[in-house]
Amino acid sequence: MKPILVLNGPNLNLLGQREPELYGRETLADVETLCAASAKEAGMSVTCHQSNREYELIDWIHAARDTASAIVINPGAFTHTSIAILDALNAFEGPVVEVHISNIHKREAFRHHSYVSGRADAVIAGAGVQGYAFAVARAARLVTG
Ligand code: DHK
Repeated sequence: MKPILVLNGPNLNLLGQREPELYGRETLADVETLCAASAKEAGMSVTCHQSNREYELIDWIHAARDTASAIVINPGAFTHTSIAILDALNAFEGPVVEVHISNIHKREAFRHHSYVSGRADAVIAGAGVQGYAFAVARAARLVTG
């Protein structure tokens, strides 16, 4: 079984240090460990990447066409701006789960719209970093049936 690709976008490398009242104290390494545990419980594995560069996220999504069975993505601020990431996800045939640590609907109006939600099979927002565990579990279920 191909792994679930877990992608984190811009500024998520600063998890644990940046606005902890919004994003919590857990680090990106903690999130990746959580994702691996959630995948293992479902008999699957994860490959995790983070980038502050839109093109790198797009290149990983393209590669996933051959190497991943599902994608879990927190595109960070690219959620609200990137038609290019939406197009890349539309070229991926497996399940896509979108995750946001904060509840984007409770925040500024410019965060309320997500381009990625137009493609996502499920959207999890406001569950803190636990949302990644839910997202991976859901992606695994969509893959294994
Ligand atoms: C993370 C970000 O960096 C923001 O730009 C998004 C998202 C929300 C989150 O909640 O994980 O607006």
